[in-house]
Amino acid sequence: MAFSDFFWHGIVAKVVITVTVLLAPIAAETIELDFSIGWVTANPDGLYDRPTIGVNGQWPIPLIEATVGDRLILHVTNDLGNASTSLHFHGLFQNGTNHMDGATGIVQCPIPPGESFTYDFKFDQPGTYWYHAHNDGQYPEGLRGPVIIHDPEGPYEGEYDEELLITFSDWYHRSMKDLIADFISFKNPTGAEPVPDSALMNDTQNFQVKVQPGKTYLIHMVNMGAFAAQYIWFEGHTMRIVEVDGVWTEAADADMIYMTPAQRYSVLLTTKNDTSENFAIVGAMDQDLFDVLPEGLNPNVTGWLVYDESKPLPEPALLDKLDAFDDVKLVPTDGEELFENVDYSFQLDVKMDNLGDGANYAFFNDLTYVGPKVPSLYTALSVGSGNSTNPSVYGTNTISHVLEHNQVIEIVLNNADPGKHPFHLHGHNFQVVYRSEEEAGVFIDHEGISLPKVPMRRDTLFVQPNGNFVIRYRSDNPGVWLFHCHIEWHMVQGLIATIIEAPEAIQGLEIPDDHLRVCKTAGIATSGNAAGNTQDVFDLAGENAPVHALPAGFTTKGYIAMVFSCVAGVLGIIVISWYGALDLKTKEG
Ligand SMILES: *[C@@H]1O[C@H](CO)[C@@H](O)[C@H](O)[C@H]1NC(C)=O
Ligand SMILES: *[C@@H]1O[C@H](CO)[C@@H](O)[C@H](O)[C@H]1NC(C)=O
Ligand SMILES: *[C@@H]1O[C@H](CO)[C@@H](O)[C@H](O)[C@H]1NC(C)=O
Ligand SMILES: *[C@@H]1O[C@H](CO)[C@@H](O)[C@H](O)[C@H]1NC(C)=O
Ligand SMILES: [Cu+2]
Repeated sequence: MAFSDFFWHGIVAKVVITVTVLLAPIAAETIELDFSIGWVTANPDGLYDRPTIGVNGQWPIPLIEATVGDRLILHVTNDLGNASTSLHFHGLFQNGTNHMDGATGIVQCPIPPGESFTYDFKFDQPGTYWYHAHNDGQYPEGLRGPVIIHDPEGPYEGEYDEELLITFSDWYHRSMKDLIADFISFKNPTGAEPVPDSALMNDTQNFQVKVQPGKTYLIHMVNMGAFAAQYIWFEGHTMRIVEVDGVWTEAADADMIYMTPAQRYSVLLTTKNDTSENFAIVGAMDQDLFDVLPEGLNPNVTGWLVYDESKPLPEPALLDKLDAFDDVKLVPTDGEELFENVDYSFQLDVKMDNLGDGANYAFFNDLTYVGPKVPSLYTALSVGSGNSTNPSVYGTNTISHVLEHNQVIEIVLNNADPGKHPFHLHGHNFQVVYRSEEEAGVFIDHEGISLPKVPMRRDTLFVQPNGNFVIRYRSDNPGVWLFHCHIEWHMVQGLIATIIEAPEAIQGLEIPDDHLRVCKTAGIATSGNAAGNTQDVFDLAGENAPVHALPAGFTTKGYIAMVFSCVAGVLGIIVISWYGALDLKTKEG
């Protein structure tokens, strides 16, 4: 169903509801969908045909629309033939349905080719969301789509005439498998991320949004990209931000927004009273993130607000300075006040560094994430309630933090990396207590900082280069949730932590048979500690481990300098093959 059809259907439904509201509560619907996930060919930037992951033979994959309270039953069949998969619904709390959160190695096993798996949960929150594969760096192959959950009781109901959706994304021509092989490599010791080949607007370019004069539109926007944040603006029009990551906010005027991968905004946009001109819509990828600027790259994607199809589509003006709205200033309409009394605070220090294979990895507190042998949720459910609260059962390299139930949790994140990183917490949105400027270093304390009375809440927040942020939330959603950078390259580098929230309160959670069957097909154990030990849950012998650290005596800088100076020459080939052999030995040993 087209979005506009759904919209009109919504209007009709609303009329019916108004009539029946006195008689019965609004009946929630069950949306039942069948998704065959398989390869198709797509060429959204008009430059290159590539194998792309589609749904039911189509790409872009479907928009999923619902109303708060609806239930989704989604039957997924993996018809990829050569890759496993999973689906995560980004931003949904999955309260009571932790096992439907879609992250492989955390709450489910990867769905192998030929297998099927059912996601079944309720849409309890309004707003703009998205769904994507949460497995093996896969979503940038195309397996990501928008989700809109309508809110009949939303604070802006009646203030707009129509709803529109515009998605944004970066796009790569090569497969993730090939890109990852080149990225996590001794040939790329600085960890330079692959630069996208294009930016997309609604999964195309030169996208035309037909609008009528004198109307107000509620425009939902999602960045479904892998890497690049985008600056977004509508020439000649002001946006009124009213939603951020599923949280309604007091209306805030913005000429330009900055949207990282996984972030969402809804804005009210009022059109001109006349149709004399059309206006450019611009998405400009943040090039600060790119270590190299490939020749011929167009970092921008253009679309238009089309008032009159017979009028020209103007080229956007080039701006020297991109100055976006600061999201930390937003205020949720529900007025939830700052959690003042923190029960438990922990710190995550981010850095990038090399390991003994010469490749570049990402670290939280000097550990790089390596997935467990048993998905962490299954560990929580099988080691016994008493042992489930002991972080060690989740393994040495899962960067697990155990939280007590119904406490105020604070995470202090310090970024010792010159890049911006958009961090996402599963299962919650969080209050943004503080975000520093660039180069502020580590967070010291709150003294001298005036904290917001009603802080902005969202589920994905970027940290500035070498800066820090502080977030708080209440641990009222028992389950196993991830906290990770949403740049897919950094996920692959291990920038992931596991948050085990009140595991004693999810004991007895029933894992459906198809979830367990998928693990069996994949050859993955469903009980025991991170090493799969069911007898002694404190014995982690045989657990998955990262590659070894750099050999003693090699500083990272020296190593990088050597690789760089060697790559050019014949000598380089000899040294690198020696390193290759060393790498194999250290891995085996
Ligand atoms: C953008 O694409 C989605 C499908 O993903 C579609 O539902 C929507 O209507 C498109 N937006 C506009 C403004 O046409
Ligand atoms: C457009 O027309 C409406 C109704 O006449 C008026 O309230 C509004 O101020 C006008 N907007 C602009 C931008 O002129
Ligand atoms: C992309 O847009 C920005 C902002 O307007 C501009 O500075 C830059 O020159 C544009 N790049 C290209 C290749 O058009
Ligand atoms: C914790 O695990 C140990 C070792 O596997 C086991 O002996 C003990 O009974 C478990 N304790 C609880 C409270 O389940
Ligand atoms: Cu990152």
